[in-house]
Amino acid sequence: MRVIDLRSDTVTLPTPEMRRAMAEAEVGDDVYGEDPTVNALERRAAELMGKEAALFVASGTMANLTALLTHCQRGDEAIVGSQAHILHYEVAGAAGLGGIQLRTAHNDARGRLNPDEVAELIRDARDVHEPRTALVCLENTHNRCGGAALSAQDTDAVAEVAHAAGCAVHIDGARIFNAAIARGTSARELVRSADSVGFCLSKGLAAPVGSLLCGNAEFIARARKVRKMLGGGMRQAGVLAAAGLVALDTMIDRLTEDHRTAKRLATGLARISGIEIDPAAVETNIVIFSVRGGDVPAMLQRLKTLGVLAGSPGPGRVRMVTHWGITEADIDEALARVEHVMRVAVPS
Ligand code: TLP
Repeated sequence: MRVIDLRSDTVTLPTPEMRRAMAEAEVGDDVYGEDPTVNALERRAAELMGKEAALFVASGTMANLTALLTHCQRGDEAIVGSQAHILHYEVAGAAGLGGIQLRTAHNDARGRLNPDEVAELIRDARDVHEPRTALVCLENTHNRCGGAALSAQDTDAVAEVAHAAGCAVHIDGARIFNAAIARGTSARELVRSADSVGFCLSKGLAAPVGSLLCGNAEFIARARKVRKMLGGGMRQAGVLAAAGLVALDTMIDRLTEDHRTAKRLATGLARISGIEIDPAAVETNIVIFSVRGGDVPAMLQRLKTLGVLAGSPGPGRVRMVTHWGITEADIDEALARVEHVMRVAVPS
């Protein structure tokens, strides 16, 4: 039985071309700034994001944490969306390691923040009681909001109020290229009003490890020290960066296939009794649906025994993510298996 793994696009394996590039990578000690492949990847990332500089880090979590620690001092506040990955899935690193207080603004169903609400949440630092609001964070695409893609204008509107109040803006762009494709624009446009952006190589782009944090040269120089403090100063990291360069060269345009398979999956799920999903809302490679009156943990367990792996972002909800290696035939097979499980779990 073929196992169809829809838990995440993080399960993607490196391509043969990536493995070759890794084996042949020219490397040096990156802590001395002497790894030519890391330097090339950082230059490439900065150029793609339209920023002055970039920093290669181990993960999306590390990109966000490094950004938070670089933008904020201990005791500062950072505004994040109520559904933000930073809030839900990053082990409270901002608090645990940075002494940073996170304050939430409401994420609407499309992952947006309301600029008026953000403006109201920004503190008055002159008041002796209030913390300084140092940062506002956005997420694009938005994981817990079903992979929704923010437009450049959505981001600009939030950045305008943040900047007017002296706050920096960071984008968790783990899947920023998915957003660019969905919005029919470039990643650079989507992040034009942000002070920093992190994006991942190891999700739909299929590289084995790594993320890039991008921003102006002064910010990245400070972030480089923070990365070192976190123990993220890697040495011959060009072995990893080489795969990242191949990912940027060969895997971005391919993401459209994942959006197509996600749409096919959502359309099929919508036809299955007991499942609630609006296929029109699926813009990228993340598909989140509700199971009416169903026991989701039991359903996921049954699905697993039938060779379909999925996750749950909360009670009553299931997440499936399409990625490189998942074909239309896999989607049709997964749908047949889901339908079978639903017939047993939620008899009509
Ligand atoms: N997300 C993972 C899990 O942590 C949930 C996934 O499977 O989707 N920002 C966003 C928007 C993310 O979705 C993720 C990973 C990260 C940051 C963190 O990246 P990593 O896993 O590289 O630390």
